[in-house]
Amino acid sequence: MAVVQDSKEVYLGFDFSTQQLKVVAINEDLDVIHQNHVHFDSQLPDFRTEGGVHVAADGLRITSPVLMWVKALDLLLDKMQKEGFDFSSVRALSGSGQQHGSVYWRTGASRTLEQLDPTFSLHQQLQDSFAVGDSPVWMDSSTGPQCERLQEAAGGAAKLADLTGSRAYERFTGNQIAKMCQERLQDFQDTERISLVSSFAASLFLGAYAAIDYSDGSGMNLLDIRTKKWSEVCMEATAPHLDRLLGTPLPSVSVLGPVSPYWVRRFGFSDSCRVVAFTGDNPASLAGMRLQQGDIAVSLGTSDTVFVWLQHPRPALEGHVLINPVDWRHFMALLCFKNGSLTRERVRNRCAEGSWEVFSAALRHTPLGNNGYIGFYFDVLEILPRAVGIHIFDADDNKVSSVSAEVEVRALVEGQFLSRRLHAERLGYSIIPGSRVLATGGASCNKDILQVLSDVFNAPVYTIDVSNSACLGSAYRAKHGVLDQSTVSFFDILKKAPEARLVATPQPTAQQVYNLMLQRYGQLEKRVLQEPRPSNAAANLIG
Ligand code: XUL
Repeated sequence: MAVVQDSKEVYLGFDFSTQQLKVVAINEDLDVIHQNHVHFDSQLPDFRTEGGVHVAADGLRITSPVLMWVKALDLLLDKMQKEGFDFSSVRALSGSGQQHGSVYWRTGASRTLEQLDPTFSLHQQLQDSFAVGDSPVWMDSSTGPQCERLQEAAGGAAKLADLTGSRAYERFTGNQIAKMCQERLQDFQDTERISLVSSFAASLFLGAYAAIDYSDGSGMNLLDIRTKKWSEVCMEATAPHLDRLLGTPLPSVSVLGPVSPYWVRRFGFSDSCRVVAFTGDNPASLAGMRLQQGDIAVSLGTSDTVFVWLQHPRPALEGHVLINPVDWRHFMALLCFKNGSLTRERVRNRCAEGSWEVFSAALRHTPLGNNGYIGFYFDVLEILPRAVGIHIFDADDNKVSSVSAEVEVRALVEGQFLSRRLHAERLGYSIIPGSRVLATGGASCNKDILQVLSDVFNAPVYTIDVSNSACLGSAYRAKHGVLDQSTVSFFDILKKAPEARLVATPQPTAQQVYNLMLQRYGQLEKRVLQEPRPSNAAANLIG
């Protein structure tokens, strides 16, 4: 992208995601003035990754080479420089990383970081700085025994969830660290610091170990989300000396310090350019989407993801509560639903001649509440709730085996959105005056689907371009980080950000219809959960 850079104040937001490293630069008016990226598989083929990762033969252990991330940063900055990017105008930078991944810095690496020589690349100088070359990432699911042990130590899954915001998850960093300590003791003993992908990336800019921020730290099963301190019980159950290895966590808005002299000399950054704490990609996206109190963001993709701003969280056995990245006194919830677009497409093919127009017409021709029909469509084992199969009920709560095609289309869409609302409310979300639903992802271009979303939540639905939400959120956070936060809120700085687009408002009867239906949906969900699960989910597909 050509650089149009006449601005004195520029903010950079990086995103170390699973498949690529991206950057966005904004000016003081929040206009995007530069974007760039390095795609790991194609631009760094020596590391032989597929989708940015290596999958072990057991299919459970999934890692990424940490030096690939380092080399990607070298390459990205070189590209920006060649394209004429003026680093001297960058006032602050921040970033995000895929959540849960862990980096193990070898003893002595901090000295290397402090003394980086600007005549060499990072990659050349950090070759020997990692005790573990292959960092476990969020896709890894090999830590079942460690999860069990942690839950036992914490007094059960519910207690662990209440303490850390989530029950034990295999990808969560504490369980990954426990496994590393058990299986690679020598490498573990040769580790002087453990970073998340986000704090590892911040460390490269800082020339020193960067603190783990509260939000990404909440994805470790180690942080007490209320006291904002590492939980002693969890630390003890995980590995020895973790206090020292993890450092003290800080609010996500913290200024960690100036960029190290390496960046000043090699790329011409100003020595006053500040590094604001990096965070996880999901918290950074929440910032990029400019989610506010009362809002819920629903991403309608292959799987549907829901972000919620929470003031009074109620951590539960499913879903994750994290400390909020833009206001550490508040929280956010992250919910993942596996049966999203693929299920909508399957029902479209079966009931609407494979056409979104016919699908939309079915939604328009059927009444709010679908004459009492409620559907559960779990083509594959769902995460929330842990159920599978297709279950349709009539207005008297009797299970039925088939309904008309139009009823089925509405049953699917209403059922999906009732489920998103039910599970968000269970974690502490409630609709308040002024609440908005931000819709993103593939299905967010279908107005009739969004009308149902608006009706089920009884709130206006807005769409927003989120193609770069994690980078953009990081650039916004960089700008906020260097201001006086006692007088300027995150939202004060966003006044110039592009407006979200209003696409649907709730119909007058929506509140009455869906408040009642939500209660029924919750009760019927309990019934669905009691049904025996077929061994092969696919056997349960309709049609
Ligand atoms: C969140 C999660 C993923 C990663 C990948 O819990 O595992 O969304 O952050 O980007």
